Amino acid sequence: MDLTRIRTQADYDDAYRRSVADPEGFWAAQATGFTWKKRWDRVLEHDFKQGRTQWFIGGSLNITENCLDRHLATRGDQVALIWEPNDPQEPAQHITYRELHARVCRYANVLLRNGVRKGDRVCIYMPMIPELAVAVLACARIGAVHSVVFAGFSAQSIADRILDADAAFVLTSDGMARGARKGPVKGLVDEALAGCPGVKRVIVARHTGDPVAMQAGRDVWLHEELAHVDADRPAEAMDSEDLLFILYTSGSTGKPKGVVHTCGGYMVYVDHSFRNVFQYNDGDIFWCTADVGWITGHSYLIYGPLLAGATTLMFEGIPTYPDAGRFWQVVDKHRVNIFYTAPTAIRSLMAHGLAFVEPCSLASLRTIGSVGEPINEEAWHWYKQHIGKGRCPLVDTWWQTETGGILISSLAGVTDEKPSHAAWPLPGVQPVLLTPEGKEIAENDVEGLLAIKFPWPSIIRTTYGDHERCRQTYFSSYPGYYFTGDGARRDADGRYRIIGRVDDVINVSGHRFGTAEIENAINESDFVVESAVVGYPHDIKGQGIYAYVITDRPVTDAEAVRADIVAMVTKVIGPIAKPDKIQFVSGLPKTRSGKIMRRILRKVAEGEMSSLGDTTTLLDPAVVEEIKAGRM
Ligand code: 7RM
Repeated sequence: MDLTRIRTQADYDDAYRRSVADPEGFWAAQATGFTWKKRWDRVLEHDFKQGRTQWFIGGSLNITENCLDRHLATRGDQVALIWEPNDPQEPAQHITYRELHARVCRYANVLLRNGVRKGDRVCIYMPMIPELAVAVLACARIGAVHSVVFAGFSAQSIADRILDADAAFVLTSDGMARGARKGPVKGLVDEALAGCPGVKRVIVARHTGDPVAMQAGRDVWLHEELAHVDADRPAEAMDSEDLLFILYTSGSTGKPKGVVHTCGGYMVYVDHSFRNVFQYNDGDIFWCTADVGWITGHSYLIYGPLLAGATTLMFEGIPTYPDAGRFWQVVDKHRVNIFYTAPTAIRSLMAHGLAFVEPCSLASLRTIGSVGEPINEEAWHWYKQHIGKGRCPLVDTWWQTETGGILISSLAGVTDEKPSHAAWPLPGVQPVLLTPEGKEIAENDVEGLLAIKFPWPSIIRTTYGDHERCRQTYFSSYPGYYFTGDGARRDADGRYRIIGRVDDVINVSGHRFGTAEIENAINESDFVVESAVVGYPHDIKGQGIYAYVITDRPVTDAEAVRADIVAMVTKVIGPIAKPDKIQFVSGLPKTRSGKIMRRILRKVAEGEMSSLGDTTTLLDPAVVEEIKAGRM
C-alpha cells in the first residue's frame, strides 16, 4: 500500500490524525519516496515568533532530478508536457520526459555558459511557451534561483523585481501571441533594463519572429547558444533549505514582496497535495490554466505534475479565442482528465452561454478544480453541472503564494464537497479561526480570521532580502500563528468557507493587488493630488477596482483624465491593475488623525449607501454626501 496516497474517507481521517499527532513522522514518510542525494538529519525546526521554519534539515536533493531523471527509466517515452498554442491552426507540441530532460539539461548548460552560478537570481519574463517551463527547470537544475515575472506586468514592475532580487540575468522571448493580438516581450525587458545596470546577460527565445533589438555584449539568442552545448548536465546538489525560487506577491503595504520557497519542503508538499487533492492516477492528462507567472503555475502546472510523472498541459492563449469554447475544445482535443481553473474564467465563460459548451463532449474529464478567489454558488453549480456533467468531483482549493501549495480543499471524490466551500484542511494543515483579539474560536458554525498554527513543509521561508517584513506581515499580528490575511467561516461540521481578504488587498480575477500599490501608481499621474482605492463586487472579476481621485484642477474633460490615469497604472503596474471605475472627488473621508476611512469608501463603491455606520469621527462629514452623490 502507498502510504502517501489517500483513497478513502477513512484514509483521510487516519492521515489527518497522524499528521497532527506526529507531524515529523508523517512528513518524513511522505519524503521517503523521492531521490535524495543525502537523507535529512532532522525533519523540522521552527520558531513562529521569528517566522523561521526549516524542513528536512541537512538533506540534499535536486527537484529536477525528481521531476525528470527519476521518471526516465519508467516513463521516458511518456509525454511530460503538451503545449497548445494560441492559434488552434498551429500544431500542438508533445514533449516526452526524455525530451524534456534533454531540453532542460541543454538550457542549463546555456545558463552556465553565460555565467549563471548556483545561488544567482534569474528573472524569467516569458509568455506561456515550452521554453518558459524549460527555463524554470534549467535554473533549478543548476541551483540558480528563479524569479518568474508574469508577462502581463509593465517594464517598471520588471525593473522593481530585478532590482529587489538583485538579478543579473534575464530569460525572455521576442514577443508573445495572445488571442487576436501580438504583444512585445523583449521590448518591455529592454525598457526595464534601462534602470537595471546590474543585468549582465539576457537570453532571448525566438517565438513570434517579431524583430527585436539585441544589445551587443548583453543579449544573446537562445537558439544560437543551444548550438554550443550538449544535453549532459548532472543536477546540482541542493541543501533542503537552499532557495528554489522567489515569487513576488502584493500585500497591503508598499511594493510587492519576494516570497521565498526552498527546495526540500516545497517538493514534498507540492507532490503530496497534487496527487491527493486531484486524485491523480497514472496516465492522467492534467491541465492547469494558470500562467506560470503565478504560484498556481509554479506548483500545479510545472512542479506538482512533473513530480508525479503526469502529463501536464500548457496553453498559450486565452479562454475566448478564437471563441468562448476554446477551453472545452482543448479539453476534448487532448482528452484532459483533470482541469484546474479560476472562478473568474468560469464566470466569464458562463456569461457567453452554453452554445460554446454543448458542441464539446468533455467526456475525458474526471476531476475539475477551482483556485484563486471565492467561487460563488452560481458559478460553482454551472461548473459542476455543465463542465463536470454532474459526475466530476469539484475541488475548491484555497491557498496562497506564501503557502506554496493547497492547504484547504476537499480531496476529489474522497472527502465531501459543498458549494463555495474549500472544505477540509489537508493532512499536516492545522487551521484555526481567531477573534480580532487573537483568541482561538473553538466552536463550529462561526466566522473568524483564518490562521494556521503549525508549519507545513512549503510554508514561506522569508521575504527576499528583508526577513523582518516576513515576520511582521505573517507572524506578528497573532503571535504563534501564521496569519493568512483571509477571513473564513467554519460550518456546523467543520468545513471552511473562505470569505476573502480582511486586509487592504484586492483580488481581481484571481490576481492580488495592494490598494496602496494601485494608489501609488494613480498618484503618478500629473492630474492627481491624492487617491484612495477599494475593491467592489464585480460579476466576472470577483472584485473590481474602484478609485476615488482628487485632482489638482477642476476636471473639464473627465474621459481624458481617466484615460491618463489608466495609462499611468498600465505603465507602472500593468494592464491587469487598471481601475474599473474612477470617481473624481474634492476630498476623502478622513478621521481627525488623517486616516482614510476605507470602510465608507467600500460601502459607497458596493452601493450600500444607507448603512455607512458611524461617521462622527470624520474631519469633514460633508465629503461623504458628495461621494455618495457622485457614485459611479
Ligand atoms: C493560489 C493563489 C491568495 C489569495 C488568498 C485568498 C484568495 C485563493 C481561494 C481564495 C477563496 C479559494 N495565491 N484565494 N484561493 N479565496 N477560495 N479557493 O491564488 O497568493 O495569488 O492569492 O487568494 O484571498 O489569500 S495568491
